[in-house]
Amino acid sequence: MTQSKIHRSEDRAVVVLSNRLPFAIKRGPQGLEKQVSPGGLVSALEPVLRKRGGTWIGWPGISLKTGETLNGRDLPYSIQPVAVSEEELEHYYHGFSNRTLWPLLHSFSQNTQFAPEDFKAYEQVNRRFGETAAKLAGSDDMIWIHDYHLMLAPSTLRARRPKATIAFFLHTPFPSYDIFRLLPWDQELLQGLLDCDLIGFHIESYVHNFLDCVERRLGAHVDRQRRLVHYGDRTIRVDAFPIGIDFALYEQAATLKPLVVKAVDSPQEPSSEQMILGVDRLDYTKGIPERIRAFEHFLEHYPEQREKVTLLQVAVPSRSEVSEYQELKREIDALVGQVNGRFATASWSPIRYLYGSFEREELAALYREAQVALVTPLRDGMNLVAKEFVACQVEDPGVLILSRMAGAADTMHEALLVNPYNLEETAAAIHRALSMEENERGSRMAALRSRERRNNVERWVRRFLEASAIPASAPEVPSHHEFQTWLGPFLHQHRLALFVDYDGTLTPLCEHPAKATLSEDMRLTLRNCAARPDTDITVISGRALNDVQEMVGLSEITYSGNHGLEINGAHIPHFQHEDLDHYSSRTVELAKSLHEIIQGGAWLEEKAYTLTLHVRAMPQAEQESLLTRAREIIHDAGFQARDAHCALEARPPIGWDKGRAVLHILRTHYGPSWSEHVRVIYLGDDQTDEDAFRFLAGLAMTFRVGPANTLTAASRRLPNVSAVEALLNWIASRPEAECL
Ligand code: ADQ
Repeated sequence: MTQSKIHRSEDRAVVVLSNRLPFAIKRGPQGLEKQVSPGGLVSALEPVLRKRGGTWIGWPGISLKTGETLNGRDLPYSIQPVAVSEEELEHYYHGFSNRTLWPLLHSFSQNTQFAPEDFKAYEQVNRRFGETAAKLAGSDDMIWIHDYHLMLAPSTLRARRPKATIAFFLHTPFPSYDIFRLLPWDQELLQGLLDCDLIGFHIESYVHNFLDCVERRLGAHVDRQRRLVHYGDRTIRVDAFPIGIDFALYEQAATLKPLVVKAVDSPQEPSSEQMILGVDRLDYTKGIPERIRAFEHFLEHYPEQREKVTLLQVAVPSRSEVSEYQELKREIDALVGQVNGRFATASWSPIRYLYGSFEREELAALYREAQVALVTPLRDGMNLVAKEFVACQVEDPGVLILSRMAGAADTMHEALLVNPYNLEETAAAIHRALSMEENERGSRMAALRSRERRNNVERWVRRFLEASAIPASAPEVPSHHEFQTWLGPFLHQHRLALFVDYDGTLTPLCEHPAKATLSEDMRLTLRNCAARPDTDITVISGRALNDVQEMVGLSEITYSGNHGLEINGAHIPHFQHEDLDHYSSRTVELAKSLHEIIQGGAWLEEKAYTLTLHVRAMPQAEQESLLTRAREIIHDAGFQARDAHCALEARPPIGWDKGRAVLHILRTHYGPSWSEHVRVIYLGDDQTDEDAFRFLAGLAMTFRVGPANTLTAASRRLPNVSAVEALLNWIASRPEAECL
């Protein structure tokens, strides 16, 4: 590709983050030595950085001693090592990445281990990666995070660099909601990913699985048609980007003659024996034991093929510190011995097993010489080996046998597709492949090759970078139709008790509560809801009762002030918590103490029973020290301190909150069996609303309004006050419940 043809999005520098740098460092006699890291990610991405330049941030594979530095002068891109201690490595890498996420993402739930200390280390290392990238990346750079080791790094980056372009690509499958939700930290990881602008997966079904998860676990608003996730006040693009290989590189390597296959003592005389080839990282997802069993089945059921064919299985060592991988190695060694012991003759061994890493040229030679590639993972994000084999078919075309469980099977349908657990089917496919006529082999291989040549890794990068350059759109207000889908069946023929917070929910947050007046449109919408015979409304706020009543100014609804400590409504007797009088004089005392420390733009809102210290108008750098001091004073006075938007609440230590207030209203208004005939919707934007969300979980539809920078117990998210108004308009105009 010439410079002039490069798309604008490709002009931006790319900062790549992946667990590993593209090479592992070993300490040798000459000092630090680099060795290429095995695996699909490096095979795909390293050539791209070589061509484009950029920065690669990753773990170098060893702990560097003081004074030791990595020499990257021979590379056309820069490298930035991230230190990971021995202990972190055990928990973050061997633990959470490889014992938890890897099996879970491949739907091997029985192999998945959950350990809180592993997750803690994962959080810690991800934070470090995020911080390193935040320091290094220029303002126009595209930060491209790779793979499951770094699903939380986007959160640190977003917090440090709110305007940065952050993209993520997952190289593994993404499992169904039913599997992913087994993870105790599923919400944290989903939320971490949603701090990106773009999230890429290999194939459509992974995209759908992810969209299901963010909708069902985080309550995000998903636009499946346009592949957008509206989450809080941000919009995230999610799409499928099937990875390709550097086709020309492999094709060229296969074309080179003479062949040098150091690993195989290749006979000088051309052999009439046919070769079936398996090439994998030694990993239980790759289905190597199942493949050997299928080959055994083949030898058993097609005895005429014995001594005419050999399975050459090449396995590159991988994650050998993890016990499952050690066990797998033993199992394969034993199986190879068993099959060879059963079928070998004086001049023929059915299986040749090579355990080690090979140069690209060596692999290309093997791919070229093989009559059949047996690529049968039990599950695989994509699988590059299938593509590399195809690229190397430069002479007599071979046959690809491919597992339906590999992402590659989505597009490589001219391969013979098999279920790797079905030994009979795989054995029959081997037989068919070995006896396939040249015409059919040629036709199948030509189609496979032209697709892989076209959809090569350069195109993958280009498509991804183009998608990452699309400007982020503002979050969208859900449509009438979407509200109907979410709430129609839930409300069907029931009375609705609607609870709405005031500041940040019915009105945008402003620097002074007095300025947060209700818009006339919102007032009219509330009035229209309240006018319905099947709907009752409560506005529930942290403001004093009379204050919120005045701000809304509608007589036909119920009000609850001071976070539920006071209630006054059309349908229920006036309520004030019995312990409040006891605290009113102490609240005055506490206010005095807080006034003594207040400075520079901060001010105290006194609401008879609770206090709010507002710091929004203060310089940001000074806010935290004032808040820390205020928290101490509040605790010393025996009150509870609760964080709010740019504010701190002081509340008397009464076991009462918005959740309990909602229950009080529901029971008083509708009786103890309210949950049988009343449906509840609650809308709020604040930490104090979380009490109600938690309380109402399973009993109501709850909506958290505003930015999504913390997890919520609410069922769904809404971006802003306009979305609240749209929801209230839908409530006002929905079909009336007939039975009331
Ligand atoms: P991997 O699980 O590593 O990749 P795969 O796609 O098959 O799986 O790539 C393996 C790579 O390692 C290939 O490039 C292959 O040539 C190389 N390799 C295998 N055996 C080797 C050997 N003995 N010596 C040297 N090299 C060897 C992850 C996901 C995949 C996804 C890729 C890319 O698990 O599903 O296709 O990332 O996104």
